[in-house]
Amino acid sequence: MKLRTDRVIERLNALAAISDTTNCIDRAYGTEAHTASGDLLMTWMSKAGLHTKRDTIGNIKGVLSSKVVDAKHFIIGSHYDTVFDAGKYDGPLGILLGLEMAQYIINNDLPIPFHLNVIAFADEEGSRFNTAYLGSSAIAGFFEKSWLQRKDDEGISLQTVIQKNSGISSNIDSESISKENCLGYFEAHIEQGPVLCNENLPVCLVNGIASQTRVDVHWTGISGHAGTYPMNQRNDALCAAAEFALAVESIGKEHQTKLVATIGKLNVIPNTPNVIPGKVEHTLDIRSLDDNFLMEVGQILEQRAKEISKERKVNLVWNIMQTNTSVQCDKNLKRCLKTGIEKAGIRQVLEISSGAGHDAVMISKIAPVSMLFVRCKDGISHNPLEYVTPEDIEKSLEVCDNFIKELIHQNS
Ligand code: HGY
Ligand code: MN
Ligand code: MN
Repeated sequence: MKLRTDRVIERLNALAAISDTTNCIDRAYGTEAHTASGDLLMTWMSKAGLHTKRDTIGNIKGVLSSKVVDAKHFIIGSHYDTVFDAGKYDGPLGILLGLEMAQYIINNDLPIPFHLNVIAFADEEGSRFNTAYLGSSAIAGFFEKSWLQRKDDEGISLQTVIQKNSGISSNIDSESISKENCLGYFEAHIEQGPVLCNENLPVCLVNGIASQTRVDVHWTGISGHAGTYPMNQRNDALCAAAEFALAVESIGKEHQTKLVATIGKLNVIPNTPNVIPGKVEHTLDIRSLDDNFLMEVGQILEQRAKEISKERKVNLVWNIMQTNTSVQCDKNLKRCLKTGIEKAGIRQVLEISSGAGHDAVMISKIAPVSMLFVRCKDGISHNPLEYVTPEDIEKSLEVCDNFIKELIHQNS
């Protein structure tokens, strides 16, 4: 177990060293570093003995086939893209634990009643095109053609990025896995929150994943001379966005037991010290485990934005980029995972919900899903201080091995 844990840690470090930005981890979808990290994952998957390929959108798939020819597929995976200035565990940990599970089956020559697919999803964060789950959407057959025209901050379209990486976007749909052919999904992922630290547990079950809406909000006022234009005649786009940001914060605080609301990215145009901002473009990310409530919050905030637009005579564009409803994890797979946790001698099997989105959201459209949360220091994530102890990695590995044995037993 120690050797395998060391291998996971070594590989986490090797992936963390591949970045588009020096001194921090930065692997947005379709960039050079993103491609290079995908190459490394392909090498490890084929070395493990998996039939490996990169699909059109850039998912890296390693398949261990069952002797039962018409067996269904069981997917284990997570993502290899990162946010900017990321930690090294968010995504890669789940892929590498999945690879270790496949290796465990091969090394022990365990007959499997399903085709095991270890998948490194190409884009979960949606950092470049503000559309999460590009990779797992393609696997689930829910990739939307309109996404191909989405542009990044440099005005490069998703279509161009796919073509540059020699993918022909029209092939995307043909590479999905159908619902009838999919037995289930498992993802190990850092908790990215403080519960496991507070409860002093290495891992826990995930019972569900919050619903999430992402909006692109554009404010267009009139840029002008900062020195000459009277304050009461300005159509200042930044002040409109700022008033809206405070409205977002206050609704989040008002309902903080069941809502989170964030403006994570904001561009000021022309972003010049002595020019009144003519344009501001920012994102809005709202989440709740209560789908109807989230819908309501989206409407309230859009209404508030329209009022601000009118009061300040600043034009508003409200562009919903993506909405994903909440997801419940599968009872039977949770039972398998609970057995895996108990057999690893963990004193309590806790079950919590996930405020963070995961590829399981997309794969839940074609299969029952399950997730294992792994403790990360102080619950910190999306931050280079993200950290998982070798002991917790080793314990997670033990749980994963128990889980896959239980799953094989259940389906044989
Ligand atoms: O934003 C999220 O919840 C995830 O990190 N993509
Ligand atoms: Mn993640
Ligand atoms: Mn993340």
